[in-house]
Amino acid sequence: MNEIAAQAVHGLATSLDPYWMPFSHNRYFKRHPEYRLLASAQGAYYTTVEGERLFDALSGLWCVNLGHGHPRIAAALKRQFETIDYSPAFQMGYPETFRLAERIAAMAPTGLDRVFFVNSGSEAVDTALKIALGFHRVTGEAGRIRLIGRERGYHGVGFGGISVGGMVANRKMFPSAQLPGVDHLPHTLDYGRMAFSRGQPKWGAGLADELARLVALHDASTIAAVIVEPMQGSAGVIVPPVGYLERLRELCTQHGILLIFDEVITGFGRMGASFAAERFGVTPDMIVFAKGVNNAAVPLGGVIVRRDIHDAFMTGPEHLVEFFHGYTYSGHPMAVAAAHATLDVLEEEGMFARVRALEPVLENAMHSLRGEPGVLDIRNIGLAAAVDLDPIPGAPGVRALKVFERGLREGQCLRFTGDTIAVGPPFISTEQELVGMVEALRSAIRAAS
Ligand code: PXG
Ligand code: PLP
Repeated sequence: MNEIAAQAVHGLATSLDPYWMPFSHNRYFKRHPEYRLLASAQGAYYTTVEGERLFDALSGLWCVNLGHGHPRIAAALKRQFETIDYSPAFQMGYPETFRLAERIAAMAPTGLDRVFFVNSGSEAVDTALKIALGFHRVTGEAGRIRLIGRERGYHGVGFGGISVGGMVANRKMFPSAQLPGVDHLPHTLDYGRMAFSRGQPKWGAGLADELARLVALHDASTIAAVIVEPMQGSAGVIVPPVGYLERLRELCTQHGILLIFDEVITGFGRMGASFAAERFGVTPDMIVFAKGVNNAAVPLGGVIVRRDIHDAFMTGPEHLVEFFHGYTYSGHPMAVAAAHATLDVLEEEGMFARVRALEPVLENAMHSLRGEPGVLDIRNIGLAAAVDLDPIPGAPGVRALKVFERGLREGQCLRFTGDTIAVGPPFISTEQELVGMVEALRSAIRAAS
């Protein structure tokens, strides 16, 4: 049936059935593959198998920030494969991986200058949580076993990440497989007090005091770390209220709790700076990154760690492994080569300044959707924005799905989740492309109402 549907529409000889798609409505997709199968991509555009061009409104999944098929990255990957395709990650080294760690450390806030490489955001999150637990153990505070996440947080799909994550759909199937002792801060979205905020909401710093409440409940001596996305991306661009991250930082410092920023989406330019930590002027103890670090050309992620946290592990006989953790593909030469080329382009082409220049264009365009049918809230920061739509009674998610499908017809590859539409366009977008994207979104919202 699915095979026939795809063949009828696209002349594909391939069955869509065997591939179990991640985070997807598999049955619906396979019945409605129109405009959803991508044949090629260049710059800020995809071409579907039907030959339609789609603007890449979410930069892939918040990761292809410099656009697709970037010639500098293509050349670097070709050269890399011909030089050394793979180098063993354990007990052997490849100089370019060391050089990448040095470059990333130089971009990070002062004091964070040790870098552990992995292959995805999920792995990076689990790695950071392990470092936090291990750090307290090696410094004589093994009782600090609790991890604090946040409602609506997304920290990937590893067992650690779903434990500290705050999305019920990702958690409810696995209650027996979550880390013990985890608690959550409340999320910071409040329509009553902050709907249609531009950039950071003015209200909400006090929500960080919920951490003081958790400390009073559990005692600081049991808490290892707090992990938050400085801007909650997956939940639909939930922007930190003014003063909120500062207050979390104060409380963590006061109580000896490590503060981890999950910057998988916000890192490497999306906020118009190297990291959200820089943009918001708050320095965590660890930064989790992935996605944009190498324009998603090859999977890569990592954790940037405060030097003394790293140093605390460097004990015992020198010939022994200090931290029993790592992946076959940690610091993979191909991923590293793509990262060097990406960082070259970010620096040489002034991409952070470009994002800062485009931010008000996106902000103004997105907020012009206020008053369109069913629009409940609009949020934005950096080159990221989201619109919450009023769910159709009894059919949650259907309105956003209709907007998404109409968007495809309007030449836009939008992102929908629940009844939220999110955009995170490539840094190379032009002002006209951003305005065009929002006008197409407007038509789609009207058509879906
Ligand atoms: N942390 C954060 C903050 C993320 O946004 C992950 C961890 C997990 O990364 P991996 O590489 O394991 O997927 C993410 C990923 C969306 C969307 O539409 C967001 C993500 C992934 C896919 C879609 O918002 N975030
Ligand atoms: N499973 C088996 C049987 C393995 O041998 C390995 C790695 O050697 C893994 C899982 C972990 O794979 P990776 O290092 O790619 O995460």
